[in-house]
Amino acid sequence: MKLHMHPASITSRPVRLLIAEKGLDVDEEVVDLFTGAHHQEPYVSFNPNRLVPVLEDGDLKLTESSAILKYLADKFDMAEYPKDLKARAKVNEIMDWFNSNFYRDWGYNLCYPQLFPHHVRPSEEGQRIAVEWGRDRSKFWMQVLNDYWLGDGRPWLAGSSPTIADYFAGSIVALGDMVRFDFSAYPNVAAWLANVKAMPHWGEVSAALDGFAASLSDKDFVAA
Ligand SMILES: N[C@@H](CCC(=O)N[C@@H](CS)C(=O)NCC(=O)O)C(=O)O
Repeated sequence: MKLHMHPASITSRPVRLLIAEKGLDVDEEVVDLFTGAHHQEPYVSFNPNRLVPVLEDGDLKLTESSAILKYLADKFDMAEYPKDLKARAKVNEIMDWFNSNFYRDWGYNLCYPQLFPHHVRPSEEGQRIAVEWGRDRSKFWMQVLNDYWLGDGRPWLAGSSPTIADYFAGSIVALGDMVRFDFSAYPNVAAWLANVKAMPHWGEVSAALDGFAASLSDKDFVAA
């Protein structure tokens, strides 16, 4: 198996973390997002989305970090993706919630336009509106995460043990570190995120992202 990824990619991180935590035998191939390798052949033909990650397993080529996590968890029979129909439905629900509702406003409106030049909107006003929209909507979703999904003080999103939803969501929520988001107003989120970050391999798979965050220490950000 081979994972096409970039070490500073938010959506590569949960897959790399699961592989590392479980000690899976998966080769890694870096797609250099900083030199634009994903916009050049042979990658463009390989993944016309021009995004990472992509998992290759024999004749299977799989995009979408959420789908890759589910595939690996099933292939290696992991408790992190429960077999029980209702327990699995809750994990799927949480992952879909993050991938759509939360990530749209948090990633593509609040954080990415402040971090990556190709996400900056074409006018100052457009940029301001996008970031303010992202800020306001992210506050809403963060409160729902704090009060509803994690409202009973549970350590993990689906209950008492970690699931692939925690891997997936942990990486997305930790994107807030890049814009120095203050999690203190959301104590249940902060406590849960600390649990995710306490996974033994978190630091190692986050090294490139932490380095990128450190390089931005002089930059001002709008955070929620
Ligand atoms: N929905 C996709 C999103 C993948 C994605 O956005 N990947 C980013 C890295 S975090 C990427 O490849 N970006 C390249 C670019 O924006 O040019 C997934 O979850 O795998």
